[in-house]
Amino acid sequence: MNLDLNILLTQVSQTAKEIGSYLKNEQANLKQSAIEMKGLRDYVSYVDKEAEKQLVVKLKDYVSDAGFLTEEDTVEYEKKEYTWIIDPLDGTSNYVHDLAPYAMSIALMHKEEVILGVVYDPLADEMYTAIKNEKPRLNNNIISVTDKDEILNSFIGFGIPYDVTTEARNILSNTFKHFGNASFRLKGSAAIELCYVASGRYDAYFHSDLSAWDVAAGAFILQQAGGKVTDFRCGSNYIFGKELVATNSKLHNAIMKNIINLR
Ligand code: 2AM
Ligand code: CA
Repeated sequence: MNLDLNILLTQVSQTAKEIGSYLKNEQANLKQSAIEMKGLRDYVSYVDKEAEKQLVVKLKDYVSDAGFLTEEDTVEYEKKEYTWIIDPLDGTSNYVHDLAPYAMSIALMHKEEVILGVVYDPLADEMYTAIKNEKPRLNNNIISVTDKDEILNSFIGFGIPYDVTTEARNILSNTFKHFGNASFRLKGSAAIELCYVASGRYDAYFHSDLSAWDVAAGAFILQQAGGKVTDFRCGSNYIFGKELVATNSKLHNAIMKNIINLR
């Protein structure tokens, strides 16, 4: 099957906008009684599930016989040549607390390679898009990473695992020990924060304990923008490996030297 990625990107962006409006409208009306706990500190509501169902219906139309890997499991995973990796609502904790940001994250994989990524932030109306072999865009304007090359005064985002194990606790306390001269932000949406590195808002981002749907689209958009993404061992298992370090590329080695000492 030969896909026209430009046409597909237009279709997927349009769908992200439509379902993004649904997310935005429902946030305004969300009742506390509609919020469920998936685990410690891990929220979900009917909105995540409904948005995912709507998204799957549309994406099935755009690429016939693709598989799906989704956060809310509304469709069963089957291995196929093409796979959509989607999170209908990344940043659910923000969402249920009536905060920003949150996003829809959509990636398309061909065999082992991501070829399309869309991350849409409905509150800011910011659409990050990328397809293979082309520069990524934010609302149609080309984006690229910063050229910061030292940790001193760099602007770094990170996230705290819901399950704060001893290892996670070490990562947290050692982060401040080893990156003491950087500025930190913790915004609560891995998909969006990867795009912040891609668009030059952050110099770097790292997080342990993530899933493929949190990172597949954002990591691809960042790579297309000239950034670098690895796992915590500087390897390439950052989509399924549950942890990732994402930088503007120039900072990667300096960050990795410290990441290795975080555990
Ligand atoms: P979510 O909002 O869909 O749960 C916040 O730390 C960011 O990391 C969010 O993008 C959140 O996705 C994601 N995340 C995924 N798994 C996580 C985990 N086990 N602990 C903390 N954050 C997680
Ligand atoms: Ca998520």
